[in-house]
Amino acid sequence: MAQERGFHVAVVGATGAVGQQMLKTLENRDFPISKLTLLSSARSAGKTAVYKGQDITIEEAKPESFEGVDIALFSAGGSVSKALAPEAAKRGAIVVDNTSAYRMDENVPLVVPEVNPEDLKNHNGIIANPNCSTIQMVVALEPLRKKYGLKKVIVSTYQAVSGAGAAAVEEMYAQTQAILDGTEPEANILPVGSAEKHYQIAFNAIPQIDKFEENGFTFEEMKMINETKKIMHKQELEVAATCVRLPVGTGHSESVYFEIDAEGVDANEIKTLLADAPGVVLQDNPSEQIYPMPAFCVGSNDVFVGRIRKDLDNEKGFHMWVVSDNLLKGAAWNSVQIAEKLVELGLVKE
Ligand code: NAP
Ligand code: 3JM
Repeated sequence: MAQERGFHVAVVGATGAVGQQMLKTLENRDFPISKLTLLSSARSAGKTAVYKGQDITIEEAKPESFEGVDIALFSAGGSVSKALAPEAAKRGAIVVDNTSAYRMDENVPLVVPEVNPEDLKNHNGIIANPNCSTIQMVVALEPLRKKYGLKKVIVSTYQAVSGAGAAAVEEMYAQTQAILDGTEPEANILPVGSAEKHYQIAFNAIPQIDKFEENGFTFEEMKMINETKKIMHKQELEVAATCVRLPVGTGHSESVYFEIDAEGVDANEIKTLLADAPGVVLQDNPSEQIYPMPAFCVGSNDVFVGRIRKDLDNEKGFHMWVVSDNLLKGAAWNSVQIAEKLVELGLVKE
């Protein structure tokens, strides 16, 4: 596994749904790694994970685990990041954090490489990876903001179960089997593990992702709203979100309504712009039933856009359908892409 030259990389949450994709992505990208440290809770310590055909023993994450680490990729939940990301940064590592722990901290850049890579230069040891639903939306919206200006965004999401972790996916399979067997499905995880009530996700749609805030929006919805404004450096942007969990394994979909700051633009112009946009694949041909679907986007790093049409009442309004692999561009790939950008910009010591 180890190359002579490269970086000491640590993956925190290596056994998780995101962590496993981190390993695959580092391997697929042939990221320059001289040493790979895999960390989890005490529960998984001693197990092994495979990287480039080699078994690596997983260790329990502790402050000392980060001695000598250059880049630490965190995806083990907010409380783990709160406790250990500063410990890693203190020891000289650059942290790319996949949780919501630091995203809105003004000293922490919140980065999508297609949108605001230059923000990486202002890091203080921790860089935040946005929420999966935010990332795929801003990749599709940024080219439009740049060319026409953006006034308003209203998004409804159709989110996959893998966004809630490996155990949630297992529960969906078990519920599906129970229902097919004619028995009662058991629900213990969704919509929120720590909440009072749990609902089946199999053959269902749950309009709650994360806890509720006082204002009636959920935390997931507020993440999309606040993170979009921060990444685009546009506090005045009007954003509203409704986030819904569906019984899809992997691949988040979004119906996005947006209003640009220009008149006389038609849908074909928007399609041409997005066809050439970085990280975007246009799949938009209604006459041949061509549009993005999660089942066919799994495993790709791209953001797929289709169903682009002009609003019938608002001259500046448009609708589009945006799909991406929530574990890749939504998490693992965006993090590794940030790490690649840090290397390219000379921001990591070797
Ligand atoms: P998961 O499948 O449940 O995996 C959780 C991982 O965290 C496991 O590796 C687990 O290790 C580890 N872990 C749990 N408690 C720990 C502790 N006290 N110390 C060290 N490691 C610990 O969850 P997931 O879907 O991979 O998501 C993990 C986190 O990533 C989420 O909680 C979220 O904050 C973030 N996330 C971000 C996005 C995004 O949009 N950017 C998307 C999904 C998730 P064990 O095997 O030892 O339990
Ligand atoms: C996606 O336990 C936790 O703190 C994790 C909750 C979580 C988050 C989060 O808030 O970090 C689960 C799934 C996310 C996220 O990306 O925002």
